Amino acid sequence: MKIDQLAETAEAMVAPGKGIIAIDESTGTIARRLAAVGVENSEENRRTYRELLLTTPGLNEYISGAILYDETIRQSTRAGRPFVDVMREAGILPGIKVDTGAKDLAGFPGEKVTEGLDGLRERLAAYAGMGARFAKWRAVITIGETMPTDTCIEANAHALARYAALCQEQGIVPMVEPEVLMDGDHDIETCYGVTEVTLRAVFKALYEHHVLLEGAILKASMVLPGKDCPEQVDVEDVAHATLRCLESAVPAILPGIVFLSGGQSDADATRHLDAINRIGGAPWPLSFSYGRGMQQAALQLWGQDMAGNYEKAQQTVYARARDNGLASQGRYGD
Ligand code: 5MM
Repeated sequence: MKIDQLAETAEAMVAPGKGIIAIDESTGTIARRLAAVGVENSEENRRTYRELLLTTPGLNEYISGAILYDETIRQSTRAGRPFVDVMREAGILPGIKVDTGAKDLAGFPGEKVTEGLDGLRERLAAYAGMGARFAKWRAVITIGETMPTDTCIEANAHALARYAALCQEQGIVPMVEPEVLMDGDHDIETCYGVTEVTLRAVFKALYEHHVLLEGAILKASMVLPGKDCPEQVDVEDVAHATLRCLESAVPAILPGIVFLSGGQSDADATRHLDAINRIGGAPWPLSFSYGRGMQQAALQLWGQDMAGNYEKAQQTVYARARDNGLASQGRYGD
């Protein structure tokens, strides 16, 4: 029974024209985001902001699921309705971030390994009881002079595979996120090579840990030049490099791939997704699971006037969902 249920959830996550909104910032990350727009990082402000996002009118036209943080999955609207119920009613699948963060990898200065496996089986069972249908774990791969090392890639791939297997045991779809960071001055070819090696290691580990790919989703970074690379490239170059890299390293049986925005501008995140889908012929739906790429414009507005701009901010969330939903079908700007 489980594989059918997992496959059904995974397919719903990448339903045609729909993607995911990532609102799973841990308390430290949301603190930085709120500080940037001058909002106090109180529990009530975090709750209000997440309510604004999750109750955006029409969100379900383009959003299939939302990734929540531990605090958020337990919260309710101001009127007292649990967020999970509000989501279920709108047909938006509740997801949950289950890693406990990327920590320094001992012995490998500058590299990270994501933690959170201890007690994960019990936490997943509890989240399943709260209504979570999918879970996310983010590994971070940094590009530098002598990085990433094989050790860092292997350690992260191993953790991703163990997390994914535990998720499936509990009937939860794992959203496996190995993020190759945009930080640095590396060129697009370097990003291509690192992304390819990382994805191959991740899928090898998933296979070795008996993870059923039919019931899993990949959350991938696009193949891009580093932020400080003097040689930036065209949208089409990113699209072709990204698609080719994924085709070379990701099994066709996977139900879908969603991209993270990773610090790209909103416009770039949408244009790149659109261009990837315009190439066509990929064996999986290619959609989005954007955090900043879905939220930053709305957060900016809300921060300027929390009460006065509430609806305007929601309209911005809707517009970003629509643009990215169209881009997931290669129809943005038509
Ligand atoms: C929304 O941010 C997520 C949680 O970040 P922290 O663990 O640092 O609190 C993050 O995992 C996010 O889901 C992905 O990186 C995608 O977000 P972006 O902003 O890159 O699209």
